[in-house]
Amino acid sequence: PFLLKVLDHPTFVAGEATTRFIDSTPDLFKFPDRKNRATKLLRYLGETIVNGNELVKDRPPALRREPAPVPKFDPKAAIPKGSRDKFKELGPEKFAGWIREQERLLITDTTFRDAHQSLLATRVRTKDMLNVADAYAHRLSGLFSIEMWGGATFDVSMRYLKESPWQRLADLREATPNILFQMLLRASNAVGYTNYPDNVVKEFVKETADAGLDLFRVFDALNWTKNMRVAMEAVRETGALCEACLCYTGDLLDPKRTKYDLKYYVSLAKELESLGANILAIKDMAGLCKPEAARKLVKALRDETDLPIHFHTHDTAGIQAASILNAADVGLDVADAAMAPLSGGTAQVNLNTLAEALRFGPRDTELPTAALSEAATYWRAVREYYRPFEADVLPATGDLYDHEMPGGQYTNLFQQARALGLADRWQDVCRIYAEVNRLFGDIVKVTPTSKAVGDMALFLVANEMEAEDVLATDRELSFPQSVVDLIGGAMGQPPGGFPEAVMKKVLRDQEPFTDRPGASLDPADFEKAREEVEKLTPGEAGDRDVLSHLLYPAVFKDFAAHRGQFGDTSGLPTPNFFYGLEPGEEVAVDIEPGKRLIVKFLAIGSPHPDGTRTVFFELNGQPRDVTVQDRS
Ligand code: 3PY
Ligand code: ZN
Repeated sequence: PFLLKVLDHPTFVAGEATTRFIDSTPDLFKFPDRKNRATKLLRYLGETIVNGNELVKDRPPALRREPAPVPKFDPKAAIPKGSRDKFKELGPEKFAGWIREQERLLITDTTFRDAHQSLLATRVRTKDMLNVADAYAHRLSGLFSIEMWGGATFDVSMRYLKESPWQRLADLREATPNILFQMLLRASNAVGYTNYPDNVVKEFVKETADAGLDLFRVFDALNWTKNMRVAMEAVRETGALCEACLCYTGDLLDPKRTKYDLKYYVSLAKELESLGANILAIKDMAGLCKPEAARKLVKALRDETDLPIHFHTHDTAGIQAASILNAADVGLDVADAAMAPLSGGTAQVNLNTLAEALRFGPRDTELPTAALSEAATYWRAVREYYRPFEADVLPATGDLYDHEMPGGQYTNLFQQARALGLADRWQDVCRIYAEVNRLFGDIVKVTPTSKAVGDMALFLVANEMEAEDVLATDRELSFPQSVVDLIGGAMGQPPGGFPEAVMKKVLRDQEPFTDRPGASLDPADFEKAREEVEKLTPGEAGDRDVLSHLLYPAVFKDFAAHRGQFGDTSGLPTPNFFYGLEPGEEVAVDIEPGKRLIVKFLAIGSPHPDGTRTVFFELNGQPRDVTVQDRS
């Protein structure tokens, strides 16, 4: 195989091999080679055919097996210049000026991240993004950005989809070189649920920018700017765009609610500007920013700062297109929306119809209708693969403005409630969620603070308690760990701090953090982490895996084990990844650029006495089989 590897190597094939070729080409010695990878892939398919994929077990079946129709384009045509080319030409400050000069309302497409995080439990695979990524480059070069990374995707891609988030970023970058890529960064929580040491946050940002990310949307779950500083500085150091969030909560229009008023948001905006933000985001994660509030807020920010304003909202209430239109009226620069089939409900507003609503008016997005429609057709088909992960439809009522649950949490918490047998008490869960928020001092609720409030609400409902009972009872309660973390300051400090009585009850003798948790966490030891990763993936411990391990040690370990056993399964079409193959079905899998495997599934043999079964395939026309333990 070594000689074959040499003869196959692109440098050799290209006739450029010198006598130093073998010395200077260490990847010649990189095994497992292609044959091994094919075996692993067959092992994965055999395993899935015989035992099924745990991910989709006992869930409603997918509605589709055939490929989704990709928007047409001429692959030989030059890729049109887009926002990323402009950014590269101008750099962050001048690019911010360029945004301000645009008459059109600029649009971010959230389909690749927040929309499926909100509607499909974050389960959309890289393959389904990659299949449409070059069509976006050719046909939708007028988009401001594509939000395609961060938030929950980092965790979910490894934990459930068994694919590398870094590979997703790198591969999409290659396919879409002209449109800005944007991510959601949870400041000191990076892409996790807890504060990480500063050096992890910094290295993570650096590596992410290196991998091709352009715009970091940074938020703190309590709007605590002190906790945003490290991440924002790290972003600025890379030369990427730093977009800092005002997380929107409460109700600007309610004269009785004064904690989060215009003054609060304007002063937060100014602080973020002084910390180096290039763009301001209004992050309305629960879709609470009513049309009139959006007008007031954007107008006030427009009057008080020169930074571009980017509006992110969730359409849980069904009314948020009006908020975007009002905001556009008073100088909003960029709005988030999602392709029609993945829009609405707890996801973003419908991008296709938003663009049409604005057409021929002063804020016409200038995005081409046909290309948008074809992209929507693609995503409609893709959604059918993910039926197993469809969330319940939970139409919002007026109580949305009381509980203020973020879009990503709304359906998720309902599922948790159902798992605890509390589905019929959902209204109570919502009401108590609101009470818990008040008990905790009326805080911003978004990952991870929203999880703590949700855990507490479920805890109370399951124990037949009201929020007011928490302080009234003499009983010692064993609070969920997330609640202890929140009230103990491990997620940072809310404006005005947490109420004393609650701290006393929840923390008992535990000392709370009073400063940034990151300031007292020991820096991570990257060398030690590398050694650990080296043990998990011998010969392959790259910087990106080291970061994945530092952020999610247990998840990374399982993911590495999957990769060791089955290789990279991200190239499989989604139906085959979830369900394997049907007898006679054939699938083409690109295991690396230009290296395609054609796998045909023939049959499963009957069980051997030891409980194993032989699964018969054809691999590139040659018979192959694998033996799989039947666990049924
Ligand atoms: C996330 O942190 O993943 C969010 O989408 C918060 O809104
Ligand atoms: Zn969101």
